[in-house]
Amino acid sequence: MFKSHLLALASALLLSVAAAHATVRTESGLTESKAGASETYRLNVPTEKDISTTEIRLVVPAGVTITRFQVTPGFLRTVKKNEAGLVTEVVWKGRVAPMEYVRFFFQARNPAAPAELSWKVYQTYSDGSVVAWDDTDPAQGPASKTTVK
Ligand SMILES: [Cu+2]
Repeated sequence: MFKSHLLALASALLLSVAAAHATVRTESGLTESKAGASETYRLNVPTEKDISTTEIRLVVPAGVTITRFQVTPGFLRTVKKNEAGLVTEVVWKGRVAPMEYVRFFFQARNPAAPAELSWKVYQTYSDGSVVAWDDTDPAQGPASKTTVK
């Protein structure tokens, strides 16, 4: 009975799970931006297990220059820089409990030429497990993309 309703519910649940990935979007939620522009990006990370997320690592795509971070209370941020002084990786440590998500905002300068940015994110849980959002398994752990036009 009501098999189609159940199917619809099941696919809606699957969709909501699939949508709950670690993602990078512009501040207004877009997946595209302008070459050479200054943009505010937001990294959104939901906890998808029954245990807390404890660490989030972002690998900054080549050609993107992070200039400033918004303060995120409760999180300790460290960065890795290259010889040119540009931020290549960011690590945030803190706690994102089950049913919670966190958003990190940062300002960055886009590459001067059109590009497809791939944002690799590694999410560590309190049991030490790491979920890789880096396209190693595009179905399970897609890396967020931004099209720079
Ligand atoms: Cu997800």
